[in-house]
Amino acid sequence: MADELVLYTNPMSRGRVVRWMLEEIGQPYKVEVLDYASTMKGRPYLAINPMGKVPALRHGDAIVTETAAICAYLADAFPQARLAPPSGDRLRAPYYRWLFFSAGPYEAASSNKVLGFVVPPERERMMGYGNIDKVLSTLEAAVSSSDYLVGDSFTAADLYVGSQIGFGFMFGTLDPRPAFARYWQRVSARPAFMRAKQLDDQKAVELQKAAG
Ligand SMILES: N[C@@H](CCC(=O)N[C@@H](CS)C(=O)NCC(=O)O)C(=O)O
Repeated sequence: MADELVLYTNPMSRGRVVRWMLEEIGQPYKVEVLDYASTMKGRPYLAINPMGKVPALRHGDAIVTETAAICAYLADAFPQARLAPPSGDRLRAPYYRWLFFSAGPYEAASSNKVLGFVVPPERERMMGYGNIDKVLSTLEAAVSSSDYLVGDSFTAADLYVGSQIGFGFMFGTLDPRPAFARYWQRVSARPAFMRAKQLDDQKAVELQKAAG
């Protein structure tokens, strides 16, 4: 179907972020659940995402991968959901800024921290994120300055940045600063988040049962 939305995911993955986005958008969508060891590495899915990773989204004949890109794509494809400032609006500045900051510097810095990698101070200039302390202080200031990252309403930037913070709390990998907790509490109170969480939690239980 020309406009069909299909989410390729696993309930225990970053696909949860896209599920939340789809619930915010409110359009019908299909879900294809992939198994980490088998279908995610099979030829049909590799034709969709050669990285063999989830999530991916198909919209008609368009494919988009990378969680932040999928969120940005959906916000633009369905402007009636008001999850992005209009194209050309000055609010696109903070919108892009925090989406890219979170997908790039924040994700790299936090993954490296989990792996115990510390950037030698003399190499910070060539590392896109500098060091983890700078990244966290920058993010802390951003989520403290007002209720939302972009103007005075919730956007896909909050959904994505909030999800990164939420994952950090879930896995115990994020410094639990009060500003992060307050922000996460605020954005995760959205009904679409609750619906998405319930759907993925339920799917995860079903998969566990099926695996015995
Ligand atoms: N940069 C990608 C990362 C996607 C990713 O790493 N997904 C994990 C699950 S959260 C995955 O599919 N891992 C399977 C594998 O690498 O084998 C994004 O933001 O969407």
